[in-house]
Amino acid sequence: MEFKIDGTCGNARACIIKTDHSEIKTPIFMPVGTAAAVKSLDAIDMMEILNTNIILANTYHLYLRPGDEVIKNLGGLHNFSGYKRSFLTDSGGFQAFSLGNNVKFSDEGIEFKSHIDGSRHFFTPEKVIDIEYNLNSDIMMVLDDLIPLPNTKERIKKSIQRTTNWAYRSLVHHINKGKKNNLFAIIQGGTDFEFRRISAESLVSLEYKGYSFDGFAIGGLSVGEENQLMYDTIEVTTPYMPKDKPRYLMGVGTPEDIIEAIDRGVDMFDCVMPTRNARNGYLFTSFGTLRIKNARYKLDDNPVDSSCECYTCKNFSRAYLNHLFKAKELTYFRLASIHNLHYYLTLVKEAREAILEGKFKEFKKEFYSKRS
Ligand code: PRF
Ligand code: ZN
Repeated sequence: MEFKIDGTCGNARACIIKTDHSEIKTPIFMPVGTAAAVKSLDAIDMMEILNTNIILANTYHLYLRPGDEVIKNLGGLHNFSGYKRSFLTDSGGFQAFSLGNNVKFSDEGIEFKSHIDGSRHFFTPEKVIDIEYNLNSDIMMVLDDLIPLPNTKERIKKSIQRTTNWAYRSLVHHINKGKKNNLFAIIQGGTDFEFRRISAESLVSLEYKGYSFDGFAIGGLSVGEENQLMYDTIEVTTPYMPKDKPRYLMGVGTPEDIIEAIDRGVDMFDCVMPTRNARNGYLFTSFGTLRIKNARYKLDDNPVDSSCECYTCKNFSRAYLNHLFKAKELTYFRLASIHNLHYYLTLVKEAREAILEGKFKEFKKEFYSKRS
């Protein structure tokens, strides 16, 4: 992976990441394609209509179904899904966390019950790397110990110790397997600033045979804490992350969260929000959120957002989307997902342009003023 900083504005950064499959300009938003598909869309939609250069897929889901060996035999994620640009795979740490009672954490790894058939499985840091090698993702995330907030000091301490230990095991296994693709470590530590520093410093200092991680993520946020506390936690963490490597905030967030995190030095984001909200009838616009089922759109011939240049806004009206949503037509999911993803992708693209022009603060101010 190649990494280059094109420009900065305050703490905000505009960088370029080059993987074997694409060139990614940051700040970047990565659409979520859990099971090797962004819900309701296909690879051609992603490449030709939305022009995304990276999407996220999930190790946990693909391991259970169709199985990572199946994907390996079919040429890895790129060949299997037809999406020829970059994939980042999350490790299963978050999915284990969301499974609640069906999971047992230990220092060795995570034991969980499949949400599909109830079968038992055991993920170790090494096993997750093996699965990610089979998937052939461009950026692999290490297995981490994610905990809900608020939590006790003891449990947060255990989480960062375990996460560092697992990250080291992942790095060793990755190097010994031949160092294919790229591996990112995940900083934990809840909203405790001291634990965040310790977690970041210990992960950044890890080395095996002269190799370190290719990038670092901030995990464990947006799990029940207040917004401002999340922003403050990001702000105290990014200074401990290397300047010359990508910084990724996992599973965040609203358009506001993304702007605030960019302002604090984060480069990469993913979140189900644009696609999930689209399916539930909530469409993002430059002037705030629009609820498409509202009766006021029944006869509205305007596009969702007249300043939006997406495929949906260029071709279809609010009235048509209002009808499709109410009739539960499958076409609705595609058109709404395209619009919301375009909104997120344009937001980060405009943030990048503002950073390169040295006008990020102005951009942020305008972003808020349009919405109020
Ligand atoms: N760890 C992993 N994936 C994640 C998270 C994490 O902490 C989060 C937290 N917002 C989202 N996805 N592995
Ligand atoms: Zn649009």
